[in-house]
Amino acid sequence: MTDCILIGAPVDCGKQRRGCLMGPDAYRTAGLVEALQGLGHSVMDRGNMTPDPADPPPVANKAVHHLPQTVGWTLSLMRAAQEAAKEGFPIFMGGDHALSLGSVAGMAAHAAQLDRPLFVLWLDAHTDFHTLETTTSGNLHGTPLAYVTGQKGFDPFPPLPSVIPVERVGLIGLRSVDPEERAALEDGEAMLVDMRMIDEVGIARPLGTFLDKVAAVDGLLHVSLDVDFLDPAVAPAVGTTVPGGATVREAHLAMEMLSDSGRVCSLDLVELNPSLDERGRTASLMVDLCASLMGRRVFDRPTPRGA
Ligand code: 6HN
Ligand code: MN
Ligand code: MN
Ligand code: MN
Repeated sequence: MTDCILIGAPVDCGKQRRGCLMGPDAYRTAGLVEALQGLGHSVMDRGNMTPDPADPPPVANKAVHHLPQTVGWTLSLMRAAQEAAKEGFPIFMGGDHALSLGSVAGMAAHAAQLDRPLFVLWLDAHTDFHTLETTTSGNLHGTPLAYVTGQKGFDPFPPLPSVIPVERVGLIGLRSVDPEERAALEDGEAMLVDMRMIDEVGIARPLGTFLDKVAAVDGLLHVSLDVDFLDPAVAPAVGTTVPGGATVREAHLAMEMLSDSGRVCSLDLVELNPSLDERGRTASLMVDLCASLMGRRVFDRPTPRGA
């Protein structure tokens, strides 16, 4: 049994289109609390957070927008993550992906205190590896992975208590990568799994390799699940749809493997925009995926060898 701590993070400043602020309540409406309790976990819903006040100096890149709010959210979420991680398993109910600037930075600080290496699994169509200097959209939801891995160009943001080396990051589901992100990641050590690789070898093989790497050093794993990891045909409620995403079963298999690994310490549910949903189906799917990650099974046994 796990002590799940739900943190509502109605972050809506990471892009232009409004609506992700309704995400936390959409997860509650879709039955996230009941699903987790039904699996035998205790659930504490901490309600919705607010950003700290912040007044950073402006940056040279004029495309960047909503910088003060985003810095403010980063400050409050970093603190919330560290507090919640001491008591249980934080689930950050977004909110757009800008929330991960704070949730991941806070979890990295927590892991450093325990003297354990933190790994990050980014399930997303995008790499979210822009800096304040390279982003052309100015949408800061496209930046968290660059921030938490200590890339240059985040001066207005709080200094990282603990930098996550890029070789401890895995990205799965990729199909929309900007040139600057590609240049920054291509020669690095992050595990890059695009949709072609999933088509060719399946999702289990690269994910299994990554989980072995986490286990080899007794690591902890933060999972960041962007709605657009999924194919828009099954998960329409996101502003940044890219065709050709993960299927329902690929996503569940990933969650089941993550659950079996016993390594996951925290989870972001991000980019759900309920105003784009169809009768709540995307919110329900995200709740079901969360349930798989937290132990829901069809049969409670591993796949028999040779099956
Ligand atoms: N997300 N690379 C694009 C941009 O605007 O920088 C898309 C970012 C998407 C962000 O997936 O959370
Ligand atoms: Mn994202
Ligand atoms: Mn995305
Ligand atoms: Mn871009």
